[in-house]
Amino acid sequence: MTPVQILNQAQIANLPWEERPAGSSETIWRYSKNPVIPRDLIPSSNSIFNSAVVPFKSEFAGVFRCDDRSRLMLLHRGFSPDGLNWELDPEPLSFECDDPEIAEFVYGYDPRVVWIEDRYYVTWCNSYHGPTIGVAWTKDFETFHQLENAFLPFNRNGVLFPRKINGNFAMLSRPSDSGHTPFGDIFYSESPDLTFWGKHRHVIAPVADSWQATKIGGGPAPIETSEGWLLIYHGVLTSCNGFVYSASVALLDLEKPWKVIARAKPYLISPQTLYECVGDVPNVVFPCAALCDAETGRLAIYYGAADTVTGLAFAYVDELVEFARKNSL
Ligand code: BMA
Repeated sequence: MTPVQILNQAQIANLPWEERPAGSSETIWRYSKNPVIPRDLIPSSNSIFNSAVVPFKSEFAGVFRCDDRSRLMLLHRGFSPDGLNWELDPEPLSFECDDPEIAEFVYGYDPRVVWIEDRYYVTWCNSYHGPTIGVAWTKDFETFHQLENAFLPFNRNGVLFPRKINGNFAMLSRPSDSGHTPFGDIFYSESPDLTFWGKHRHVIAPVADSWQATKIGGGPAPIETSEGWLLIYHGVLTSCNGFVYSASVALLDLEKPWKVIARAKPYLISPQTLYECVGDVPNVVFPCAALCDAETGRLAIYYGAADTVTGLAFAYVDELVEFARKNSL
C-alpha cells in the first residue's frame, strides 16, 4: 500500500496520546482515563458532551456543549495545556452579531470548530424557528462574530471542510425535522462568502439493516489525505430500546467530496463502556472533533458519551483510511 500522506495539517507535538493497549485489535481505542471531561466540570452544568477542540497557541482551545441545570443547551469556551485537563469558562459563550434578527440566542448545541486560512470557524446547531446551522468566527477565543445561519431550518450537523474547495467554502450538513429526526442523509454545499450557500450535492444515505440504518451525520472536520477526505461520521440504529449512536469512516473525493471513494461497512466505535451506555441519553457515541498530528499520523478524537460526558479516543489516520478501503460497502 502507498503510504497515506496527510495534507495541509500542522504538526501537534503535544497531541494527547496513548498507544493502543497491548493485545487490542481495535482501530479506534479509548483513553484509559475516560471520560476526559466529567459532566460537572463547571458548577452550572448538567452535562458536557458533543464538543469541539482545536490547537490554539501551542496549547488547545474548544467550544463545548454544556447543558445547564435548567436543561438549556448552551455553548462554553474552554482551554487546556495538554488536551486532557480542561478549564471551561463558567459563563456561556455570547456572539457578536450585526443583525439583531438572527442574533437572539435560544439554544445552541453540537459545535464543531475548524481553522480555515486565517481564523477559527465555529458551526453549531442553532435555533432559528427550529434547528439550523449557526456559523461564527473567532481569532482569539475571546470574541466570536456570528454570521448568517447557513441553511433554512431544519438542519443539523454542519461540518465545514478545513479549506476552500473549487474556490468556495464547503460544508457537510444533515437536513432534518423539528423533532428526534427518524431519517437523514449527509449533503454537501458550497459558499463563496459564508452567506449564500448552494451547489448542494448528496453525499451518503443511511444503510438498511445496519448500525447506520436510521440516519447519519458528519462528525469532526474532514481530514485531507492523499487518498481523499477522511470523514469520521456517526450513524444511528433504531433498536427496540431507542436510538443507538455509533461512528465509522468514509473517504471522499478531494475536489468533488460528494463522490464517495470508500465507506466502511462496520462501525469503528459504538457504545460499549458504562459511560457510553449509561447517562442522560443511553447508548450514544458522538464524535465532534479530531486533533491530527501530521508528523506521526496520530489522531485524538473527542466524542460525546451518552449525552452526558466527553470521551477521548485514539487512532492512526492511515489505519482509518485502510479500514474504509478494506471494509468498504
Ligand atoms: C441528536 C442530537 C445530539 C445527541 C443525539 C443523541 O439528535 O441532539 O446532540 O447527542 O441526538 O441524543
